Amino acid sequence: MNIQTCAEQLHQTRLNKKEISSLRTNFLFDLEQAYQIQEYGLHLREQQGEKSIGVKLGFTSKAKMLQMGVNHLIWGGLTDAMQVQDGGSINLNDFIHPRIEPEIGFLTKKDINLTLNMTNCLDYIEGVFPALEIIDSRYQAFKFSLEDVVADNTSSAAFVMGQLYPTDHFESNMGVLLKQDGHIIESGTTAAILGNPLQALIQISELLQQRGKILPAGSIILAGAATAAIPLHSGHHYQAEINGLGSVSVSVN
Ligand code: 0L1
Ligand code: MG
Repeated sequence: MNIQTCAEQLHQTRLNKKEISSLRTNFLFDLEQAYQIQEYGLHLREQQGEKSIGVKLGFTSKAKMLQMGVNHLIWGGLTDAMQVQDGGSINLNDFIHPRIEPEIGFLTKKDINLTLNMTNCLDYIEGVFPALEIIDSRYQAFKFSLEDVVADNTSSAAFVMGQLYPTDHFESNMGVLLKQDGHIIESGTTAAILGNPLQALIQISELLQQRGKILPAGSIILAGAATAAIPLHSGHHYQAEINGLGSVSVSVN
């Protein structure tokens, strides 16, 4: 196996919805190669007409790191085909074993082509919004190494973007609830995201710089989850609420 065949296998797995075991038993790729597999996988999606619209960060909270047994920030790509309307619905059969997590997101207003810092990062941001991310590892039972999950576009499957608010609505520590059919199933705060979600902006800008990439103006950045992810079940309604930013929801058929 090589970079391209790994990407093709993950691509087919996503389309066929049949989970696989680690690809690293056949090709022991490292983290740099994992990002190359991810990039090739996104290229395959673009060849099928999807458009790149942003990035997502993963493993940005202690809860997520503990849940998945890692200690490393990762990122993946978002395409237009992954976006679900706020209040819309998804079909469980379109996924393998999806989980949902409440996130905070940012929309950029300028190209990000440098490493940001606490003083300037909000100058690059048009607005902030509550979000839901649906993750769906292509690996059996969500069992993977750091390299595996990066190759698998950091388990990204779908996301819902809530209403966009000006950046003066942003605070580093806002309460976050995840509800199923109106009942709270997880709670946390945005401070769980690297201590302050602005750190996510700074870190993604640094990681993009390291890979010589520019994030264009108008991109979505999902900064990470404030709680552990919860398995999705059909016939239920899921909602994330962020204090001061309102709510965002999706139903599962
Ligand atoms: O968005 C995330 O934090 C998920 C990163 C990938 C690991 C997972 O599948 O939970
Ligand atoms: Mg996430």
